[in-house]
Amino acid sequence: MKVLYSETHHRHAPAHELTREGYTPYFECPQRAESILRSLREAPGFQIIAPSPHPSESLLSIHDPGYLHFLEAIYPAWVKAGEPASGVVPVTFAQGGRRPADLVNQTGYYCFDTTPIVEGTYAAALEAARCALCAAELLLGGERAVYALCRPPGHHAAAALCGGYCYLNNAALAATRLGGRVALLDIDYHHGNGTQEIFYTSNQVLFLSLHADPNDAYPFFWGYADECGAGKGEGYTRNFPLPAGTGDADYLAALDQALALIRNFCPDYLVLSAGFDLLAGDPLGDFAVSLEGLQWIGEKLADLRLPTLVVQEGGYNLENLGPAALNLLSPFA
Ligand code: SP5
Ligand code: ZN
Repeated sequence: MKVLYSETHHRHAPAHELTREGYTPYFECPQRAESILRSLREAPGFQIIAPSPHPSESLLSIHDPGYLHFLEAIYPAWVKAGEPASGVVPVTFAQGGRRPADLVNQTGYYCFDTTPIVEGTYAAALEAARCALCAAELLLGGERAVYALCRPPGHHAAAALCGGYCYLNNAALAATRLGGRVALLDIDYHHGNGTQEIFYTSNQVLFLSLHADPNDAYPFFWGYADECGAGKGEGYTRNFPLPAGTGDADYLAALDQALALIRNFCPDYLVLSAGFDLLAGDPLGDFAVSLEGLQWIGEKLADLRLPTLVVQEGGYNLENLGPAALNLLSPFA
């Protein structure tokens, strides 16, 4: 299987994040991608390839031009204004209000939480997006399954919002590049609010997400079961909020419901937003899905017999990320 990966993600390594506990070490760290890569290199059958450049218009297929300019230009402007060089962190949020003229003051306009932007963030996010776009092109060229080892992840990023460690929505960019009818299934522990927003009124992309109940878990404000799409997209968004402690049997039962909807939609492609924070023992999750359960998930998805693009999202237990990638991907080999 071809794997898209770029070393550029190392340029995005914030020292800390602001959580309820104050400043804590940054969970979404470079070692995540490194440990997955190491496992793939040690296993047979994976071909690691670097992405090629893409025109910036590719990003405009889903992202807002003012937002892209902000992501690209904010860090130097922030430092020049005398703000901390450790990174851009918003503290005041627009909540639907208006955009100020000054770039530094736009920070809380384009972010929904305190996800930081450091010097190399945009370069890394752009390269992650290229991994997803190149993977989509390989699929268009006839590959059966391709894995985009993206870092930073993307599913919380909307057209004009970053948050949840995400800046550019890699999976949504890939789905848009594929065109046709795309089923985009998100199995990250957290609801893929950015992806949902991007495709909320589309009937070309069926967005389905299995995730922790937002009543109890981040991102709190999206991912409820009655969010089903709008306009011509009505019925093309489906959410499966699951309780704390969800294990293999209950997870696979919910997945079966999602799979029935995917089959009914008759898609041309499957895009999988693969977050490994659904596994037992994840520091940011509270599900009890096992590594073996993840392999069953992979088997059920491979059984759809669709050209499939797997995009890396979250997953923070450095011990199990490598085995998780192998178990999820092996049924596609
Ligand atoms: C892509 C992805 O998985 N993003 C998740 C963002 C979650 N951000 C909330 C972090 C809260 C950290 N709380 C630490 C609790 C440790 N017990
Ligand atoms: Zn997550």
